[in-house]
Amino acid sequence: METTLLIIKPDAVQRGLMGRILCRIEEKGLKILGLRMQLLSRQRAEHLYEPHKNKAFFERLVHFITSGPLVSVVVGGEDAIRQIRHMMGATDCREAAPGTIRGDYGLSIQNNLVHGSDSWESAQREIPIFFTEDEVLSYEKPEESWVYAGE
Ligand code: 3AN
Repeated sequence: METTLLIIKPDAVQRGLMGRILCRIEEKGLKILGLRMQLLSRQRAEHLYEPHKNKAFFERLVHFITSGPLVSVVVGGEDAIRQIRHMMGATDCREAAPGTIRGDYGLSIQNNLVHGSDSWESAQREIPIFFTEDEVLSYEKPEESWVYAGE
């Protein structure tokens, strides 16, 4: 099973979308293994967005992600990293397909509601910014045998 980090960004929290986004993850059959609501410190925000350090929008991005409470979620499942990326949609909400989180709820490129790890390496780097090892849980759900056909 793969794990990935999903962040419900401050704009989604303020707009009352966190429940709906968590609901989509559960309905898909993916499993929530860790969950936390917090105001992110500037230091952690800079760490999260380190790969974008040299981009023109870096400062605005750090300001935005620290501007209000966010929810960080560790999501587990087969192919979880790619599945969450599909569910998020394109970075620019205006280009994101209907049916995706960004396509259904957003109209901005910066205020794009969610962040999801884009690779296994990113997930390994990002999860520890939000969770200690023992905060990422491991448990069985009876429905799993109905979600996966064992292929
Ligand atoms: P994604 O979140 O789809 O992986 P990235 O990694 O290219 O997209 O960008 C990280 C974040 O930076 C985006 N979620 C978005 O909030 C912000 N961002 C990306 N491009 C721009 C831009 N041109 N102007 C402002 N913010 C941007």
